Amino acid sequence: MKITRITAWEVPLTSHETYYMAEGKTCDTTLSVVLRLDTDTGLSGWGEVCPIPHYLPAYAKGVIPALEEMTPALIGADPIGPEALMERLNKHLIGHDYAKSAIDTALWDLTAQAANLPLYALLGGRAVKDMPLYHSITCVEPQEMARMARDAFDLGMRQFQVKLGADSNWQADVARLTQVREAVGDGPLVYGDWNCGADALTATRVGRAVAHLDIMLEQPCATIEECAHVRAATGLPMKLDESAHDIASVIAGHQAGCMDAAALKLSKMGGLSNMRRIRDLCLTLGTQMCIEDTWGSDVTTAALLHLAASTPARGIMNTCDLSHYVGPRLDPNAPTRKDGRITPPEGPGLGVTPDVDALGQATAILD
Ligand code: 0XW
Ligand code: MG
Repeated sequence: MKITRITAWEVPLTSHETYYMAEGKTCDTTLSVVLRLDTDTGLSGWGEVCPIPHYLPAYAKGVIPALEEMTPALIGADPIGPEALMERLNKHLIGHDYAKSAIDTALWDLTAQAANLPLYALLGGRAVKDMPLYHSITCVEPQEMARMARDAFDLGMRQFQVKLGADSNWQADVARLTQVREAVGDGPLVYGDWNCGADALTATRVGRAVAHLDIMLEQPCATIEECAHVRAATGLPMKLDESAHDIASVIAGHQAGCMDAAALKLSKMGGLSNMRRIRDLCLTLGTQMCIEDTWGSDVTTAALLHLAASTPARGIMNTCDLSHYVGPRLDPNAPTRKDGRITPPEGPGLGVTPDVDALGQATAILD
């Protein structure tokens, strides 16, 4: 099989509820890049990447120039067995993992379609029937966040990510965690995410004020060292996100003793090929995983659901239905949440096919 053409669309995704995080990071309307790799067999593979502005070393308008740069290494190449081609691509263009993640997803889609198997079968086999989801709550007034948590709880959600720090008011963050904890009662998992936006002292003050509650903290500060300091000073479990992005940083987080859980994101790790290796490392280390991406619609969501479905239950803390938070839906038949859980799409490959009318006009056709 040979790749013959890359078509890319820049698709604005609008959040149903404007999503506020610390340091002014906001998802209102965010540009997603959806791509299709066509081949000489008539099979096509899909990929998607949707960077959040100011969130990671990634920006949406950087995707298509990176694709242009990678085109000579892709056209004419055999997509079957994505890791071999990704290895060559990594020599052709160093870095730019976020742009590569969309290519990597499309290569896995093609490989699984050619095998006539759902993608999870190639990523380790179906390990679980369905996966638990978490519900992410935008950083607004504490009472409003508690209401959103309760609404999601009533629909079956049992894990809650509470965004913190958007108003730089540490006492409001204490109220956010306390009120959400109370709204969902004992049992559900509740964790507060600063997205790197706190200094260690502020995060420690917030953590100590809620230390009598069952709460986990997520990525309070920008570095592993600071997060480890907050974990030690508060005694609260810690999830790493932004600073756990490759094998070396996952090992560093583990060694620093501040990685009870980690967020595995497709675009920060460069796609399923790398994320699968990191998933297996986390299984060995005993780190609980959140299998997700930064943002995106049905193609991204399908890719991460396949990896989650092939991960043994002992390693999955949760996964994320990113397509639930934004419109438009790219594939109206893609999976949706039911009672706080979700299953991967069935059918060969990713099992989703975007409706080209929803994508609009292609931004780039590369061959
Ligand atoms: C990346 N986010 C902002 C979106 C996902 O829902 C999770 C969240 C995070 O930073 O953990
Ligand atoms: Mg996070």
